[in-house]
Amino acid sequence: MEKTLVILKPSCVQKALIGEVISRFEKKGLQLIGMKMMQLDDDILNVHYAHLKDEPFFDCLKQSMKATPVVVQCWQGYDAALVVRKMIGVTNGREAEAGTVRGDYSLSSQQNIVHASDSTASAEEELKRFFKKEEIFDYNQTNAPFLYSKEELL
Ligand code: IDP
Ligand code: MG
Repeated sequence: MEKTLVILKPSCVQKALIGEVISRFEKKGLQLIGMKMMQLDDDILNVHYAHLKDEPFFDCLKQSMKATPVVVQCWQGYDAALVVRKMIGVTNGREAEAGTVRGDYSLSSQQNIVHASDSTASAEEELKRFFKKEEIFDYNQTNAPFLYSKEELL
């Protein structure tokens, strides 16, 4: 099973959508194996958004991510990174499909409710950035035989 990182951004916290977004991932069948509230700072954001450091909106993005604490989560499931990215929709909330988190709850290319790792490789790297090893839990998902086929569970 694959793990992926989700961050519920200040736009999610302030719109009181924490429960709603968690509920979507739970209902899909993904397993929550780590979760905590964190105040982000420049040190972690400079690394996390290094790919955007030359963008004109970089400082504004960092400000938006520091505006309130965020909720960081580790979700586990078959192809978890791909599944979560599909569920959140494209970056700009105005362009994201209805039915996705951003499509339903965001009107912005920046205040877009959630961050999610964009691949298996980036999920591994990002989870190490936000979680200590002991903050990720390993427990049996008892309904797994009803979420996946026998082959998928091998
Ligand atoms: P992603 O969150 O869909 O993976 P990235 O391109 O990795 O998108 O950008 C990271 C974050 O930077 C976005 O979620 C959004 O908050 C912000 N961002 C991306 N593009 C823009 C933009 O054109 N204007 C303002 N903020 C942006
Ligand atoms: Mg990204």
